[in-house]
Amino acid sequence: MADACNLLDEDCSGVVNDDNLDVYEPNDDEEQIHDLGEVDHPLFGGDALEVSGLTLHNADDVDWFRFYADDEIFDNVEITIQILVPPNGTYVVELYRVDGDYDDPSDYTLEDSVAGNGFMEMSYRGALFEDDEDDWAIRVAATSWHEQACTLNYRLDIFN
Ligand SMILES: [Ca+2]
Ligand SMILES: [Ca+2]
Ligand SMILES: [Ca+2]
Ligand SMILES: [Ca+2]
Repeated sequence: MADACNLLDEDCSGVVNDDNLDVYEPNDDEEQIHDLGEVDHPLFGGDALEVSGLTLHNADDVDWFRFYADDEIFDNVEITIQILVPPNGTYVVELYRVDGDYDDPSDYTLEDSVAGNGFMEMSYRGALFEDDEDDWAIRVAATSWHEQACTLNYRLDIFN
């Protein structure tokens, strides 16, 4: 039996809706964090990041991403993250600065967050005379999950 997008694990695999895992799964496990690499302005040899084909395939799916913003005195971080999620359900997206170790939750500082659906945007402007605002993490979860969320992908566009 196929595991349809709903609240049930119809094929009894132990994972609800695992036919709809996104390209960065498995990351229901909050320990897993997908590394997106570097995001930086083209003038400084970098590029924006476009991440698509993502899903929250069940109510417990939590997606974590990390990226490197290459903060310099002559190139301060100025991060904008555009999020396009399905038009139903309620999503929460959080931007964390990580100062130290990605494996240590006490090194994470919440800098911005949004909640809702459809198009949302977060931003963070770094301190001019600090050059260690390099490491970042994004958490995406649903506080009110909608059954269409398996098939309606979400995307992130990250600029610095
Ligand atoms: Ca199901
Ligand atoms: Ca299943
Ligand atoms: Ca996911
Ligand atoms: Ca800075």
